[in-house]
Amino acid sequence: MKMVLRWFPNGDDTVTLSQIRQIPGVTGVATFLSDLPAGKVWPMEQILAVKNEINEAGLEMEVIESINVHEDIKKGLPSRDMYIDNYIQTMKNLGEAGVKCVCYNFMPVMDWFRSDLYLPLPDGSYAMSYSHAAAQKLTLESMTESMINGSNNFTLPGWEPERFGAMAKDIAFYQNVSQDEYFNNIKYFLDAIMPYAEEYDIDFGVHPDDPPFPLFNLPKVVNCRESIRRYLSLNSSRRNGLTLCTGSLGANKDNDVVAIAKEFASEGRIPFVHLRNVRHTSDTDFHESAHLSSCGDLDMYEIVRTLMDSGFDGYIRPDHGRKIWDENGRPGYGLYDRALGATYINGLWEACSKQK
Ligand code: DNO
Repeated sequence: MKMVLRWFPNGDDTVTLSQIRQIPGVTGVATFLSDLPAGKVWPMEQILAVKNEINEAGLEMEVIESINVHEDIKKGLPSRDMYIDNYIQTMKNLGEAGVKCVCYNFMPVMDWFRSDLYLPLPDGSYAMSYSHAAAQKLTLESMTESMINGSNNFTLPGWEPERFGAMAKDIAFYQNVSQDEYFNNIKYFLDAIMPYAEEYDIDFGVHPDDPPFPLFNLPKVVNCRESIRRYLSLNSSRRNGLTLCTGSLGANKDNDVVAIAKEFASEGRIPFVHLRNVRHTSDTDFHESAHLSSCGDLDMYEIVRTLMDSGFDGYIRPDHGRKIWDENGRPGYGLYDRALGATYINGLWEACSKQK
């Protein structure tokens, strides 16, 4: 197992590489070329510039989160072939730069969503939270506005401003796309890229829908055991894997995250894990919590133990942290709570490996 932390390059992070280097047990970062819109080839020089910066700080750049998939690929438009060619060229460049794992998603239109980015918790910290009733009342405009206004002037991953213009049109487009058609588009993409994932030695981990509940009547992709199985069966390459995001899947009480970890890790289909905890406040609502099992509803010990027992040998990162100690950082991606999370997870890992 290798522990990484998500880091935003190009001066767009409050957390520095030298701070990350000082978190015990963290050996690398998960990063991406944040200034390139989906669909563009990532030029080798830019990849190497970021890699060198990371390496010079004593860290590795083996994980990319994310190479975003252009909406035309998701929609299955004729222009998808050009965007898929670009995607493959980016994979080739990343493979040559030593990247081993790519986290991406196939969610239509938007990435993750929270109805509140700073919910005050009783201990004085702030966490991101989700109310399904509140989310369902939002129009696209008010949703976008709440993510922008709540973000403390940071660009949130998946909510890059260049996406906003097309969102309304895209939502309308998907109203006529069935779940089966959407999965055909996923298969087309996977069948095109997986031979290159094999050739360039890169494991792909699709990120689950976050939250796992439907909004704007958009197709859902990966939000439970069955849909993970369906996604991974679309292409049988072992490179076609899952990013096990415990908080995303665990937001639905019906998902048994430990069972999911066991089933897919034992098949070698989990290259990357996002570990975080959630506290359910109803069947659909939750707030994020500190990483400890006792702070939320997920058994983090059991998840880590199961991953280890199932032969997991990939990358783990602590996921969204709370805002604590008055830190001014990107929601979910400050230093302090994620560093506490990394240390806790490393403690669980050490204890599990010594027990074995
Ligand atoms: C949110 C993240 C997601 C994730 C993408 C991967 O905080 O977990 O933005 O990086 O879905 O493509």
